[in-house]
Amino acid sequence: MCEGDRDVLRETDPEIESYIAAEERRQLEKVRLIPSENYVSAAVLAATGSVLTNKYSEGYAGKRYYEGQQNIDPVENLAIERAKKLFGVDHANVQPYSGSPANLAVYLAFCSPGDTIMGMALPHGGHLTHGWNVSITGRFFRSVQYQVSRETGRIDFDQVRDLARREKPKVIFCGATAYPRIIDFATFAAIAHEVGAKLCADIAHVAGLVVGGAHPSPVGHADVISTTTHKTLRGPRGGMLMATAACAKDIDKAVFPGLQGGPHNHTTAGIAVALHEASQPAFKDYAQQIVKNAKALAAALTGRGFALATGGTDNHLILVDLTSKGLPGKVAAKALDQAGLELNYNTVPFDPRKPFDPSGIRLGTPAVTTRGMKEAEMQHIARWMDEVCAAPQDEARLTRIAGEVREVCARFPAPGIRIA
Ligand code: DSN
Repeated sequence: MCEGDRDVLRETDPEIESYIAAEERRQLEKVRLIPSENYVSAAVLAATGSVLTNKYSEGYAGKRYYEGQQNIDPVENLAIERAKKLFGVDHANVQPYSGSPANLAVYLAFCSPGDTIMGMALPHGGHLTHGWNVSITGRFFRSVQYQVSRETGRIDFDQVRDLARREKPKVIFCGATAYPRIIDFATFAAIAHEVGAKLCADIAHVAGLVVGGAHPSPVGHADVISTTTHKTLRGPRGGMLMATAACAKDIDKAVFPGLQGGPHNHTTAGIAVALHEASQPAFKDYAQQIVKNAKALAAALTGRGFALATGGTDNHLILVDLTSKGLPGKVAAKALDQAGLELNYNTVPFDPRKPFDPSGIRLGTPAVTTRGMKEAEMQHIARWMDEVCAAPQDEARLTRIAGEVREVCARFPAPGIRIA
């Protein structure tokens, strides 16, 4: 949003404008460590906040149910071509509203209600839409769930294979929201194809790492790839599906008219801009630095006595079990937020506590890396986290750390936020 637009908003709705302004300041002054969040560029913000939001475009380019698509068709085609080139896929659909609808479209493409599906259990790092019981995907389908190993914290492929052979799912989902290690797409594909299942790789968390060569690509292994566009990929909130040529038609039909109406064209434009940015050489450095930062932060936390799921990280994400610190995840997350360090409480595998009051916290390095923070800043973050977790009720300490966080953040501009 440009400054002029901001004045108009302030005049029309000062209440909403004041919350946006406050949110800008909050995002500027905090160390944002939620691994699924980021800062989009001013260019992505401009495309997302454009008049493209005014337009209806049900259908696909050249086959719409509304007139006036002279500018929308090229925008959507550009987004599609950029996605295909960047990820090296046969086919891309940029219309899913976000990750959950994208995943739902995959089930719609290949399953009927009651069919068996398979995914990673939510408390073990999977997503709600990978068949967890409270999700539509666990209620409308017969869902079987694999877990991580109790010993290693890593995906238990013997269990995945046994379960797939026994249950013969139509679709297997791999990919995770709280798993700090590389996903072995080739092994998942071998298992899926042995039992005649379609493999969907949900790369929402690691899409930017895949593009930047910091995580292996599922291309050549998965039949379908689903992703959100706003996490490591650093676009607007949205979703995409990519597929082999053989699956393309089914996927397109499932998204529209199967699941959705008109695409959000302003989001499509923002996605196209983000994909353009992700094709620049600097994006590779950013993706590699995310992992370097996560490894540095994981090592620093381990050095300070934090217990990390799987003992560390290979990607952008760290899952900490706070049991040994004698602190529930929620208490830690709230105190850390007060001290300027934003992350989320999270279950850890085999967690004896409840999801709304779990044993762990989940954090990651995409947003701080976007701001230009490097290994040195990860040392500060680990020290602050240690100090907060040692005395989460110490208001004076939390206030002092929040001041230190603000000082460090002031040295790292946040893209898209112009206030000083
Ligand atoms: N809720 C997202 C996350 O934070 O990982 C996944 O959809």
